[in-house]
Amino acid sequence: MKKALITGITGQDGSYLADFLLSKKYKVYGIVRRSSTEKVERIEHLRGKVTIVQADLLDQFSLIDAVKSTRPHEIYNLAAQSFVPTSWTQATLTGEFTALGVTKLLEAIRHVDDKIRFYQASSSEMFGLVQETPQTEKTPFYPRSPYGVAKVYGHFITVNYRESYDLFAVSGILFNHESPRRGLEFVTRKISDGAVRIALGLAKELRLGNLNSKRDWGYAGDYVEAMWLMLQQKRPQDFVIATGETHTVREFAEAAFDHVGLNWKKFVKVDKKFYRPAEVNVLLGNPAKAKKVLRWKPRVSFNELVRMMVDADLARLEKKKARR
Ligand code: NAP
Ligand code: G4F
Repeated sequence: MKKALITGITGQDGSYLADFLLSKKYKVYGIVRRSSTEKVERIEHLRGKVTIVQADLLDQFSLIDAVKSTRPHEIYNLAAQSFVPTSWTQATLTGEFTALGVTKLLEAIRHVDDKIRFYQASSSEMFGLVQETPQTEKTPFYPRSPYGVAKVYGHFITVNYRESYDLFAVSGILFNHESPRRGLEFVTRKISDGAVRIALGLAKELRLGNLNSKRDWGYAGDYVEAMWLMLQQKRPQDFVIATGETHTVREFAEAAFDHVGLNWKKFVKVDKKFYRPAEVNVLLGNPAKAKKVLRWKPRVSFNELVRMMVDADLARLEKKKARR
């Protein structure tokens, strides 16, 4: 039986990846950091199916112990401080988790078993002030946030350990991917949740930042399959994972409000508080290499994604309203 260790299993992607690997008959271990309260909402349905190991990306020995005690064939490093605005207010912590955490995990692999295959969750935020459009594996990076800078470090340390120590270590450069399990502070989920609250009479308006910003949004359930495919190849190499379509925040809001029968213009207010010190204005990925080598392609379209997220928030908030 194949064994996989996932850091960040309590996050959006970790939960979908665990679902996916269990469907492939893996034994799944998930690293969870110690907290005084339980934050396992996204993996509640996996209780008894995955094994939780306590460790922290900030702590080298806890990672070595986690790898030693589980002896996985594959490690997926999904843990990070992943919210871009927080990377300005907690810049050094973001660097510790999102950048140096990667080195700690790679060192744990070298220490325990250098045959373990390693996936690093890199990000389209690394392209930042884009140097060409669409972005490919060869596009130079120009990060625009402490988060983006930390991810560039994570990317290159992965490439460097592959080249220095011959590790099977790959970097997946994933463009934004969303789902009903997305954190509420990210713009897509903020919009789906906000539109539903307004439709149900639970809120009166939705305050957003830059509506002109463009993102290449896909569905997280599709993207975790690409992570797994990268670790099944003969040779370790890096891939861009994207839909090849880009939409503005405004378009996302329009589609979400439309789905609950409302005109977004009446309820969305622009609030400068949500503007960023430096913005990534447009991201658009070219997934041609993934299509060719991994035979991967996204299944869920932009409109299907918006509807899926709105429908899930509607079901959740209607239940909550009924309980009041
Ligand atoms: P997420 O929902 O924010 O999940 C982040 C996970 O990291 C959580 O499980 C969190 O645990 C864990 N974590 C944070 N700090 C940790 C630490 N010090 N030690 C151990 N665990 C820690 O993020 P996501 O959307 O699933 O994204 C997964 C990964 O892909 C991240 O690395 C993100 O930067 C990257 N990425 C995401 C996207 C996207 O669009 N979603 C695109 C490109 C790259 P707690 O539950 O304890 O907070
Ligand atoms: O949803 P966002 O916060 O995602 P962002 O910054 O693109 O980062 C996400 O995707 C990255 C991949 O490219 C990941 F690496 C990262 O971990 C994370 O998952 O913001 C998207 C856009 C931004 O341009 C932002 O300025 O939406 C704009 N926006 C407009 N109003 C807003 C809001 N973003 C948020 N969070 N909240 C707003 O009210």
